[in-house]
Amino acid sequence: MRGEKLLLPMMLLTVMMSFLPIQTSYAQHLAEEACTVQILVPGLKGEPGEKGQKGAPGRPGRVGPPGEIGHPGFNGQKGIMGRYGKVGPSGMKGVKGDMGDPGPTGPTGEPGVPCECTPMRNMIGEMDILVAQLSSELKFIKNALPSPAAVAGIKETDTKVYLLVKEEKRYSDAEVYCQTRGGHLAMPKDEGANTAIAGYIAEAGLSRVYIGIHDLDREGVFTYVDSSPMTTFARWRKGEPNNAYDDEDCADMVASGEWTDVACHPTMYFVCEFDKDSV
Ligand SMILES: [Ca+2]
Ligand SMILES: [Ca+2]
Repeated sequence: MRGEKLLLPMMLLTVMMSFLPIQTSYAQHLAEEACTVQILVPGLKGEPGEKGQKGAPGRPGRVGPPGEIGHPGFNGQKGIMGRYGKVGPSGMKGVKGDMGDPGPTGPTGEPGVPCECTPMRNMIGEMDILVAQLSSELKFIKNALPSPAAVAGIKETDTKVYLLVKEEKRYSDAEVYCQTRGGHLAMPKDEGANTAIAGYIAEAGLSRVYIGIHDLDREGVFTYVDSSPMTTFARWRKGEPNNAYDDEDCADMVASGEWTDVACHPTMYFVCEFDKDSV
């Protein structure tokens, strides 16, 4: 046993001398000392040393595996309104709306310029003619009706105006009366005119009136009071004209429309006639 204890330090010394030739003297010293100090044995375990200083931080560890999905959190409070964004592009044209209410009447416009309105002028010309005719007729009526109670009214056909005058006059005075107003005693020259005058007499409730027929110029040859001849039309009552008492040179019309020759000096009502064209 002792040899083994000696062998180990010898071997250690030999190794140290082979690696540290520069320390040969020191190794030689040790060898000499080993030879002199007898035996080297491990000492007793020393007391624990003082706690060393804290070492430097170690390197970061490796990234661990992903964690599990957490539970949903609560909704946060509503934030304040953000800024307005940029104006977007124009939209498509909309559908046409309903018609609005009429607006208020506008101000009076400027006077217009004279126009070349021939049709309008023609119309105005025609209206002027109508106004002139109406004025003439009004003048006629005022002249012909000096006393409204004296006439039974006015009757007219397409071409004539008849005026029944309820003033008893002799034949010649009656004709003057009619001429003063632009006419003559009535001169029925066709059935239509005769019927109109007869109806007029009947409506007035009269029995007979002077009309414009006579043979004062030549006995037995009756003419109209305007000297126009009687040609195709006549409505003498049967037995007339008879020139009774050789004194009947004028004519009257009874309500039936028939004519008789009568004396010219008695006074009676009469009928005037006027051409519409001259009224
Ligand atoms: Ca006669
Ligand atoms: Ca007679």
